[in-house]
Amino acid sequence: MRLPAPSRIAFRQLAALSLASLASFLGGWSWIEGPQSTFDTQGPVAKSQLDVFYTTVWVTGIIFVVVAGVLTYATLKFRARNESDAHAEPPAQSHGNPFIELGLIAASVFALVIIAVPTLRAIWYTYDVPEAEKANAYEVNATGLQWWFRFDYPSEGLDNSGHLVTGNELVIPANRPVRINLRTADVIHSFWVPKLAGKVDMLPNRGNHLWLQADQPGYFWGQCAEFCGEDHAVMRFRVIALEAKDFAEWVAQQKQPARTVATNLTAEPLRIQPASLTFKRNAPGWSQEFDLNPLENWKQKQFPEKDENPALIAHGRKLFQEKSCISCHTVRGHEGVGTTAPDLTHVGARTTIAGGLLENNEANLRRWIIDPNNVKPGNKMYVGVPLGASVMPGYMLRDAKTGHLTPNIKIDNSEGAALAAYLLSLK
Ligand code: HEC
Ligand SMILES: [Cu+2]
Repeated sequence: MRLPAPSRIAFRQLAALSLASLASFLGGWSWIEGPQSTFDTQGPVAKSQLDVFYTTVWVTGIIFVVVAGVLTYATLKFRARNESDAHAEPPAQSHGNPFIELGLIAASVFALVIIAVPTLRAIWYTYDVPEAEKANAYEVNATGLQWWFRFDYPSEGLDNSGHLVTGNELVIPANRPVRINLRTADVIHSFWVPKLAGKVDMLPNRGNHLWLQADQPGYFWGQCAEFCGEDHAVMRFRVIALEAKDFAEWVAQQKQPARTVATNLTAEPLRIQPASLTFKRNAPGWSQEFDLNPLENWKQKQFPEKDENPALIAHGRKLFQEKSCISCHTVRGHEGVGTTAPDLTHVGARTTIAGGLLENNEANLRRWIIDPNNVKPGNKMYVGVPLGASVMPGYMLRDAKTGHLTPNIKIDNSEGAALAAYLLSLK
């Protein structure tokens, strides 16, 4: 049957349009370079997974070209050219031809074997650190919580008790296998650093793990990859890989209790009226300046800010207790015992806050501390953290019976500035 003229034109236009959009999609290539691109692999685990992807694409691509070629040939060659063709008997059928049938079975098995062998090898390889490297592997624990990540370092014991804990930024040694034990404190999350390794789920009541390795020092984006509630899309983290020496220095610094800035509380910090900020929902939390050289910017963050105001910082520290921030957060060596929220002992030395959502600077800290719900709607700092059957109140107090929320913690602009100055001083 021939298509009537108008729909043939529409068909051609449609074909031209899809070709043009495919070409512009492929031509841009930018999708291949983004911070979460799996094509720009930076370590052996991600590389072996990409290799499996390419093998599969090549094998299925060849099958596609052969099948589509034969189909196109048959469609053109045997098409009905006129009215009598359209009513003609079909040509002789070759159903049951043993050569063709066995040949196709053999070809399919061959194609599957080509895909299966490297796939199985990659599954084995990516499952755990290779035996020969086990002794050299570094071990960390990652825990998913709605909606942030806790990282702890079991081999980095602290002087008095416990071991090093941090949040949302996982610092690892470069060029060394890192084994990550995956846990969750609530629902299922999934740990994914696209440039370093494929995603692996963090499951309730079941230990899981993965390993990865960064070939070079670098700054990598990570993301929760399993829907876990309303802020899932903004449950991010960063991985910073450092040379052995830098890594050792970082660990030594992190083990220290919180930094204290010499203070006198008699100065009048609240005379400083910080410029007020207006917060637009979904306003970008990230700057291009930062993105140009994130690793260098991370390194800068390890040093005290240039314009520190000791009186303001001291005031912030006082507010940190008075406003009950300490019930959820810990600043080791200062105040706080909370473990239901990110450890803030060295928060000033991190490049992100709020689960990797905002770049860590004065304005963003203030924005977060004054109105966390505006930044990350429904987050647990705002609605409170569930603790067994009860809830640790946050900026809102939840009525146990009705679930109704009433305001609890209120931070005004100058209090926000003091708290931000304090937290930024925690290097
Ligand atoms: C009810 C417990 C709770 C209270 C009280 C609380 N927070 Fe939080 N805080 C959290 C949780 C949970 C997060 C992680 C939120 C997220 O990213 O989804 C958080 C995140 C933060 C972060 C970002 C840390 C990071 O690494 O991402 C800062 C800074 C912070 N809180 C400061 C404060 C300050 C200042 C106060 C007091 C005014 C306070 N918090 C009170 C629970 C609390
Ligand atoms: Cu999650």
